[in-house]
Amino acid sequence: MLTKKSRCFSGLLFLALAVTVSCNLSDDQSGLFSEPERYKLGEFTADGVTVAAYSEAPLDMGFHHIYFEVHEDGALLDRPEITFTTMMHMENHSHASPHQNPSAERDPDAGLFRGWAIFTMPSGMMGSWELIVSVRDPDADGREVEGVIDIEIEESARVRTFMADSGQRYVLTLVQPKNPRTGLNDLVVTLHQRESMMHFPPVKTALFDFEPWMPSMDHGSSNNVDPVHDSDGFYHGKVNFSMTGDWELRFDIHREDEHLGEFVFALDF
Ligand SMILES: [Cu+2]
Repeated sequence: MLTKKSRCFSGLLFLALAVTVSCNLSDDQSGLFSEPERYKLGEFTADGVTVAAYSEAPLDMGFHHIYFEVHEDGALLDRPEITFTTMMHMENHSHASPHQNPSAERDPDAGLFRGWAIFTMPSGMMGSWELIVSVRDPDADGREVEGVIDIEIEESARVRTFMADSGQRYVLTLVQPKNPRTGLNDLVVTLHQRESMMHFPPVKTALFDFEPWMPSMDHGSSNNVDPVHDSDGFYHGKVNFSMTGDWELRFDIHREDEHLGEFVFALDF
């Protein structure tokens, strides 16, 4: 805000017309840029409608909130209907990943329309990712525009894509803790089934046995809580880190009568 205002002020000394334009822009978008953790992924304009996407950090493999804002001819749209899909284009095929469309109401904290996505692979040699976004304005005869925002996904160790003995494929994601600390931490994992390259329904009936382990000192900890299903494939529990260091989060997962497998996420802090 301050830098934008001072830029406008110095601009005033030189060119009044440019000042008017840039000050209007900064006023319009001040809600976005006063949030320091907002990271702009990109935007597109189609048919006079500009759609911008934001995240809370540069994207890497795993869970991310995705925020959207929509302008039409420079004015904010009050109630755009936003849908999107993740898409990775690889050499021989394309595939999506688990994601959820933004709700119809603005997120009260961010002032933007918030959905989420789980990225299952890194960008690079294997392929490239994009968000395909469409927006329908119910206040403008239901007019719909669609566009693409290219995104970069960094490598991370927070996602496992695996095949169970049944041949069914799954996506397991460690959502929390994102910033682990000594003591009791929220533990959140998600489980999705890869029904097809484009469809990843949540798994709501899995049972998680959970144990943290410190390999270097060969001990676990007490007061942990196995994650249980909350909603939409999100499982909530607690992990107790009795000290800092190298920890493994060990999960043993069943679904109905099937053993899906054992999975380990390493955390070092
Ligand atoms: Cu891929």
